[in-house]
Amino acid sequence: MLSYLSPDENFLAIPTNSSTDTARIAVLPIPFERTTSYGKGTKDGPRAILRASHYVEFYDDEFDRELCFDVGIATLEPIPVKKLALSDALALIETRTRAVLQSGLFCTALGGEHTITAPLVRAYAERHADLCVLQFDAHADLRDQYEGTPLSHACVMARIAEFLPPERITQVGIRALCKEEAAFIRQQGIHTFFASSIRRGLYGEHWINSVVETLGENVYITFDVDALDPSIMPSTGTPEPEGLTYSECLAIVRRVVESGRRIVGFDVVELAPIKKLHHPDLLTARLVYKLLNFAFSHERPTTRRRSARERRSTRA
Ligand SMILES: [Mn+2]
Repeated sequence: MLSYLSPDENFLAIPTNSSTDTARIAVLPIPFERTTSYGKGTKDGPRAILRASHYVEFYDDEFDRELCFDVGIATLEPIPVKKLALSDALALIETRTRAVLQSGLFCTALGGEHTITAPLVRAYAERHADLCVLQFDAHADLRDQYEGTPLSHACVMARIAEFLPPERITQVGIRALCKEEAAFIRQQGIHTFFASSIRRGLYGEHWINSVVETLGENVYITFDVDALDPSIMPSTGTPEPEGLTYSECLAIVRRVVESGRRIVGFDVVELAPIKKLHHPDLLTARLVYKLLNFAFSHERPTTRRRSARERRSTRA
């Protein structure tokens, strides 16, 4: 049984279609922080996103739609990871994600540090044999170990490359990595789009198409907010200059769905909220809702989902 938050606490503060009985989307808060290296505070990310989401409009002008009422969004209770040992926490994240997916919900996870993406992707990979991962990030996150642990947020994509063929990983916005990670990218055939190469025009004018063409049909998106330029996203542990704009990120995801690919799930991680600086929190909440709009853009707006009983009676 999945328990969910009430309208005064849930994503977007939606009063209706926000229970797991009717909604088709689950927002899964994961306030996990254990290995952050520089700035801290990612454990407060989910709460800040939920709070800021109360000021995001229900209506999306691009899709002329109120997705939250059309499709419904249930916000699940945060996964209680705080008191667990690192490996136990990751195991619990995987189990919970699997349960959400088994219940047929589209899942979007709110981090927390980037480490959570490995158990998330493991659960999705069980359901989609051809799963690809599109990673928005400033950092390659391909270190074998960092600060003494292979489970650091700086190693998350290396852990994923252990169970997912590396050529099914596409990274965009990368601008901070070590020599070993650069070698790993070359040797393993990971598709990496470096920020500086984008700016220098090395992928050409249509670089967004080139990013999307590396992907297969079923795409999981992991969005580390530090992919964005620090001028618009200062609230993250390791902000790096020369980042992507909000519009560029949306253009990439828009191209993913326009090309007929399917977003099967996503996470947004590494928001470390700064007190009294609320625009990055609002940006992140809005990003989550926009990604949901993209993920459901292949479906025409419909009225409320009918219950199984209603569906049976119309078919009879
Ligand atoms: Mn990262």
